[in-house]
Amino acid sequence: MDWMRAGRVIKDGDQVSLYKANGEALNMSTALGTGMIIKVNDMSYTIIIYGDVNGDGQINMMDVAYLRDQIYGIDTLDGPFYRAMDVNHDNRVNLMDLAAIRDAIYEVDTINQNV
Ligand SMILES: [Ca+2]
Ligand SMILES: [Ca+2]
Repeated sequence: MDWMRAGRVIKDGDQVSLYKANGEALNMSTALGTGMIIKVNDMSYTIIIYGDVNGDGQINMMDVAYLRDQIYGIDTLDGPFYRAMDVNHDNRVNLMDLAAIRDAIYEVDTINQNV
């Protein structure tokens, strides 16, 4: 498993396939979400979309709920889902990230995905 930066270009002739975190194959027209695995040739990458905490490919109030549960210790996530919660990229998950997701939802600010 490796990390791939946002903006990587898929070239003609690359073999590309998409999978759920559990290994189930997905159609390539599926919206990309946190935790999905994309295979390019012989390399596998885990997708992280900052702010998409539940991995459905959208950033909305569901993600706010997951992040709130993480902050208050009600329910916790790890791996790529935890990384997706660190919306302001300071290696901590806290109320600042909650504010940043809300700002993105209300289009006050955007989330930097190119980290
Ligand atoms: Ca989501
Ligand atoms: Ca943070």
